[in-house]
Formats: sequence, structure tokens, C-alpha cells
Amino acid sequence: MTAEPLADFLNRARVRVDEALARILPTPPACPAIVSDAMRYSVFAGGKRLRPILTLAAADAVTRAGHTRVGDTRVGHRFSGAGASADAGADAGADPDPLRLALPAACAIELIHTYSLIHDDLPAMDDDTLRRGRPTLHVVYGDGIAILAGDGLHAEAFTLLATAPALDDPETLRRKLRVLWLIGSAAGPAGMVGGQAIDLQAAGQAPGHPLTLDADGLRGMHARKTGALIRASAVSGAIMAGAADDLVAAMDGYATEVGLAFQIVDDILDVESDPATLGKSTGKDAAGAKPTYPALFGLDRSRALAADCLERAHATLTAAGLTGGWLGPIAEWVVRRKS
Ligand code: GRG
Repeated sequence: MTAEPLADFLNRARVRVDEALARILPTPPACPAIVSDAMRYSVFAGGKRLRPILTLAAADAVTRAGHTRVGDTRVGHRFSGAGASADAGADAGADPDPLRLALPAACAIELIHTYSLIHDDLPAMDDDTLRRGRPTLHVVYGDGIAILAGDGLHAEAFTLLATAPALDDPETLRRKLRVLWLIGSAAGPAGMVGGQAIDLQAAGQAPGHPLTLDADGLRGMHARKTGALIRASAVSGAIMAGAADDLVAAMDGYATEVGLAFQIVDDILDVESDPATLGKSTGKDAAGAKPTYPALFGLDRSRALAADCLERAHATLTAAGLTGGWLGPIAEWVVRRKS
């Protein structure tokens, strides 16, 4: 177990990700000011940064466990700016900071997550007016610019994955390609897009009869809609840090449990919390008669199911020898969070 409290790691990771995101996002004259402003409005609206935190924590955990394969020496591109180098040390030899290799993937996933929230809030989808404690992007900029800002973030994510870290040794290129494939699959029709489509069908917002989801159907929808990107977050951190295949598989198992717990808690908070605490509308699931864990199982059983996920997440970390970092405390945070 690390001596650093979780809150300190979360703050450190958030600062690092935010500094990198600020460098990455294009500004005029590279892109029109309105697109730049709209993308930044949503990216810097105060999200928890759970996904990039998972990426960095996963990279840290496999490095601590000493199961990495090949050492890497330097990182370039836009990640060589002040924020990245300041806490990376000046040593040009063996990289003292394994998180640097995972930082581009962490940022790319946050860009994709933010794009998905912007599109989800549109009138054609969930039609919401509050997100991250602010009016949603389309309320401020209109539907057209909101769609384009989401598209822009999505494209920037893959540009970033292709170009950073700017190392051309075969091992780094192999990891980058694997992570590109992983994140593309998680965000696409087999993952998040597919899950959102099932959600629309279940809500009666797609052609044909509304889908009725039983417990397996609900779990399957969430595994795609939110679970896939959460899994990709942790797994890409492990891959970029050079984890051996057995450790990558363990990371996937851990993150699958965290992803399901995240969604169960999200459903519970939609019932129990309020917009001021959550920064988004509440009570929408019940109002829309959406299939949720509390609707299917009740609140008490839903809490027990989330606790089961947490137990399995810890067991996976223990079996893989990954208990030395922040992954365990992060799983606890996901289950006990209030926002
Ligand atoms: C539009 C292709 C497309 C997909 C949208 C993820 C998603 C699919 C929609 C989000 C709708 C939603 C509120 C789902 C519940 C779980 C969730 C993703 C909550 C928001 O994630 P947090 O809590 O948000 O990590 P912050 O703002 O903290 O980043």
C-alpha cells in the first residue's frame, strides 16, 4: 500500500491530466474559435476525471508490481511541455516516470468521454440542460456547434493516440497500436455507441417496439455504454506501462467490476441525490421509466450488488499482486462516491 493518501493522488492526477488537455486542445488559428471555445467549455467544466485517473493508476500499479516488459526512455510531442517534464525529473536515461507513457491514452479517453456526454445531452438523446454543474453545451452554443464540438473531441482523441507518446521504437509503437484498437473498439458500435443505441431502444426513442431489458439485458447495456470505456481506461494504462499479458487480463477483470459498480451507483444516485450535489439532473431514470438497478432490484439490493463488485475487484487485485497502488482505493471511491 502506498503512503500517499488517495485524495493527494487524485489531485495530482487531475492537475496533470488538465494541464495536458489544455496543451492538446487546438486553438485558433488551427481551428475556429467557436469550436475551440465549445470544446473547452465542456472539457474544463469540472468532471471527476475518473477514467484518466484509472489509466494513470493502472500504469502506476503494474510498474510497482514489477511486471513490466521493456523500459522506455523519453516522451516527446505536446506531452513534453512544462507540466509533463516538471514532475518527470531531468534524468534523460531510464524514464523515472512511467505515467508519462500512459498520459496520452488517459487524455484521449477523457476527450471521448466528454464527447459522449455532450452528445448524450442533446435533445435527440437524453435532452438534458445541466451537466457538470453547468448548462449543457447545446443550451449555450446551440445543437449544431455542440454536435461539432463532440465530433471534434472524438477526432482529437484519435489524433492524440496516433501521435503521442512521440517515440518510434518498435515496442512503444506496438503498445500504441494496441491501445488505439482497444479504445476505438470500446468507444464504437461494439461498445459505447452500441450501448447508447440499446438505451435509446429501451427508452422507446428508436424505431420499433421499445426493448424490455431484464437483469442480463441491463448489465449488457451498461457493459457497453459505460463499462467498455472504463475497462479501456485501466487496460490502456497497463498496456502503455508495458504490463505482461496476465496482468493486462487481471486489469480488465478489475475494471469490469469497477465499471459495473460505477453504473449501479450512478443509478442509485439518480434516485437518492440532487442536482446541486451531482451537477446533473436527477430523477430522470424514473421519470423516463428507464430500466435501472434500483427499478429492477430496489435500492438495498442494488447497494449489495455494488458491494459485491467491490469485493470481486479487490479479490482480482490481490490475486494479481496489484494491491500496492491506488486501484483498490479508487474502487472504494467509486462505490462510496456522492457525486
Ligand atoms: C452519445 C455515443 C454516445 C454515448 C453516450 C456514456 C453515455 C453514452 C452517456 C452518458 C449518460 C449517462 C449520464 C450515463 C451514466 C453514467 C455516466 C457516464 C455518467 C457520467 O460519468 P461521470 O460521473 O461524469 O464520470 P464526469 O462529469 O464526472 O466526468
